Amino acid sequence: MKTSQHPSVHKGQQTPSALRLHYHPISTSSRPVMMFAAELGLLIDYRLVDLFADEQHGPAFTAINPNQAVPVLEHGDFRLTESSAILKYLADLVGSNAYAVDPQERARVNEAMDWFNTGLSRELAHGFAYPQLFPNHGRGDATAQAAVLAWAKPRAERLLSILDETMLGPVGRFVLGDRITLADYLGLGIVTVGEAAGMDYSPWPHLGRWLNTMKARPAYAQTHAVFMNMFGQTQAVDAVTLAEA
Ligand SMILES: N[C@@H](CCC(=O)N[C@@H](CS)C(=O)NCC(=O)O)C(=O)O
Repeated sequence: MKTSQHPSVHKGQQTPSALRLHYHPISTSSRPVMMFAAELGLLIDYRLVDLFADEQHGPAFTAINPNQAVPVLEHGDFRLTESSAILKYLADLVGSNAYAVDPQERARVNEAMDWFNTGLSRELAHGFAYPQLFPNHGRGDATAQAAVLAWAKPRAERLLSILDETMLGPVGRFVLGDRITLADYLGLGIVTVGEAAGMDYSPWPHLGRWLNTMKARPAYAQTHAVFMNMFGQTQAVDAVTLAEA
């Protein structure tokens, strides 16, 4: 991917066109970036990529991201994919304390973000939620679909127990204690899509508390209106409903 020098950006000082985000409002990977950017007060030129119309596979968007996936951030001629990398880039641009500069504190944020993105996401989002919610992730016949869910669900539950007991616990408000970090935004995207697919979080009280805390932040409603409208807070939506949306 091309790299270039970028002008420094200070909160509220960049022009609307300086930062552009290719996104979809339902997307597990786009929503954390949208929410974090909203909380930072960043002015972003949002470009919808219609995943339900397969726009991500068209030549125009493929030229922007050969991975054919959102989100993609553009900052001048600097282009960046991967939600985790985008969150870190935005945080560094504005000097947000959601991404600590101390090497060990930062390493903890990275550790939690990798845990969400490579661990919980695999089992809860890709294994449990997407095959149920998105027709193009369905596994065809009912036996294959049931096998995928039977594999992923207990693994997701084991990781959710770790999130509840070890990472969140009874004291901290956020994943890494009292201060919100990038891990909370990234994790929220994954946990909420699990909820949309019908994962019952009632066995995990600390997880429920954290989820409520995150959802109570004004930027959640601001950036999740389409997601909430489609899925409600807890309601599962079947593939047919979504395909017709
Ligand atoms: N690891 C990537 C995942 C990106 C990704 O898979 N995005 C999904 C939406 S959440 C997408 O655009 N999918 C397009 C498709 O499935 O065709 C990230 O974190 O940004």
